Amino acid sequence: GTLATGGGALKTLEQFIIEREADAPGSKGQFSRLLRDIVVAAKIVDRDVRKAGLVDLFGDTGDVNVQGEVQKKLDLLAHEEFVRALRRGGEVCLIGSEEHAEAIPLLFEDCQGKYVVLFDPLDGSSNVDVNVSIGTIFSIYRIPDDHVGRVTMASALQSGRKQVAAGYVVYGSSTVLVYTTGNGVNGFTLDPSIGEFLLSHPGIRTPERGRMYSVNEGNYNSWEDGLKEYIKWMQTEAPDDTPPRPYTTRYIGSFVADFHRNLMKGGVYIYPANARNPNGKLRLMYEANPMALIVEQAGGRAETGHGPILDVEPGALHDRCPVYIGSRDMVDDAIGFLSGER
Ligand code: AHM
Ligand code: MG
Repeated sequence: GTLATGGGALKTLEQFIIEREADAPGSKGQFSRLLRDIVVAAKIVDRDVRKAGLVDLFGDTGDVNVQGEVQKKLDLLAHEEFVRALRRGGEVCLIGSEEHAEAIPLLFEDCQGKYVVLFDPLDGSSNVDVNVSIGTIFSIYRIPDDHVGRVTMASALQSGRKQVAAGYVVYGSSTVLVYTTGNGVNGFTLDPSIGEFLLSHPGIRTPERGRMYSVNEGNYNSWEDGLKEYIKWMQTEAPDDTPPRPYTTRYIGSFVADFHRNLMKGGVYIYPANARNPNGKLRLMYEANPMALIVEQAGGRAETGHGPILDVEPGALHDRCPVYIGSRDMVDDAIGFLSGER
């Protein structure tokens, strides 16, 4: 493991955020406070996730108390914890969440905050009740100067390039928070015994090529030909290739967990357009964009099939987009097949 032991220096996420603030004079601390609010919310959601399996055993434990509705409840609980933390902090005037119905953003009146936060509070939540990894994804924008004091949803509708920060938390065999402020990517592992995230993955770089591809192959028949050919190519034996084909499939069905594994080990994650869903399934603003910023900052690539995800101009909070994301050379391969160049 990379956690320093035996008297080595352990850097907490709190310390890291404060140090980075000193590197960026003029930020007045509002942004650092916002990050710290998100960290607190992540710890609370982690606690809720970790006890989710006990709810059925102990019945009425408070917030999550209706048998059979645990999974839905945990989505909502995570949403509420994040909203509470962000509202308390006062740095955020507008929140967009996957769990907030019908595209209604949460707009705070008389808000002096400079930031917008868009998030998916509990991604992959169909995996909750079978004890498989889930996650939280967040994206932070600065409110344009001429919108301050009269913030509307339009204040949030900026391309992913304009994100000032993005991150995710994966509630896996351990809880890891990974984020970027556009200056590299760093990962922190929660030490539950002290309740602190510790810097465990400094300066993450994703391999240029990995061994794994992640896609729901059950949808094969609805794919465009280029994607079918790409997947077939990866499955075709070629012992002299580097790495040797066939590649390996890994698909958890939690975007955060699939993305995190591929980021660390190298790989490509695909959620393509298909006949029924011309823009795929994943949401641009709080799933694709934050992961795209992270992967580019780690040396990888993120495409829709028609250009970089980060260049897509959003039309609405809950827009979707096709996603080809991960190791640079693997996304290059995919785009090559899609465009018919290969
Ligand atoms: P959710 O936000 O409702 O959980 O849906 C998004 C999830 C992703 O985490 C995951 O990668 C994808 O949906 C899986 O979809 P599918 O079951 O179609 O493969
Ligand atoms: Mg989701």
